[in-house]
Amino acid sequence: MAPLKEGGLWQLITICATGAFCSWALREVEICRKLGIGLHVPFGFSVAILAYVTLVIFRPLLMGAWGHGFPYGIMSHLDWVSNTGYQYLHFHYNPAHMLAITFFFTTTMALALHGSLILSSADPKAGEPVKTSEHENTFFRDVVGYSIGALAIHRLGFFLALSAAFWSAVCIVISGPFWTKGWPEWWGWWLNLPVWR
Ligand code: UQ2
Repeated sequence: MAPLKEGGLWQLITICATGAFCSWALREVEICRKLGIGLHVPFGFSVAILAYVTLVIFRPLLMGAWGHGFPYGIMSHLDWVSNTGYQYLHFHYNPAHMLAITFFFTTTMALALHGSLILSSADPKAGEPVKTSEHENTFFRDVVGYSIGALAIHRLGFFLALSAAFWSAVCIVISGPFWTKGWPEWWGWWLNLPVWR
């Protein structure tokens, strides 16, 4: 099968997808306005769009060829991630990649803490009464000496999830356009400090 990028189908998919995603974000703005709620949902979605557009438009533009765009195939996108990682010798040494991974992991931990806390109080075993938010606060004050609160846990989760997507976009857009060597070598930056250089 001929590669998608040769026939221009990849570019067509990219334009249609980007147009559809942005239109959907604007539709979410309309719905938020109608409901009189904040624009958190379209804002969050726009960070996902940013990560996608970084892979398929910003980075290939900065690299100078559409061939650098992220492929849409099942196996080909896996190959791209693997090859692009090895091109920089060891992608886990990319500081922005480290941040992104840490935010992804922290997001899953926060959602595990939150989901399990909600289920334990709102869905008790048969015959037990449903518990209140005071029980939720008391649980975490007993185990870790701190409760962030029912509103703030959602703000924290939102921040963690968006940070994961944001730093993912940063870690790939700096690889190539702004750093062409291996990422392990980046950690020698302190050797170039003026004090001992
Ligand atoms: C909490 C709280 C919730 C929660 C959770 C906590 C009543 C129903 C999970 C506990 C959260 C803490 C201690 C912060 C964890 C910090 C990080 C960085 C993961 O207190 O309020 O609401 O769901």
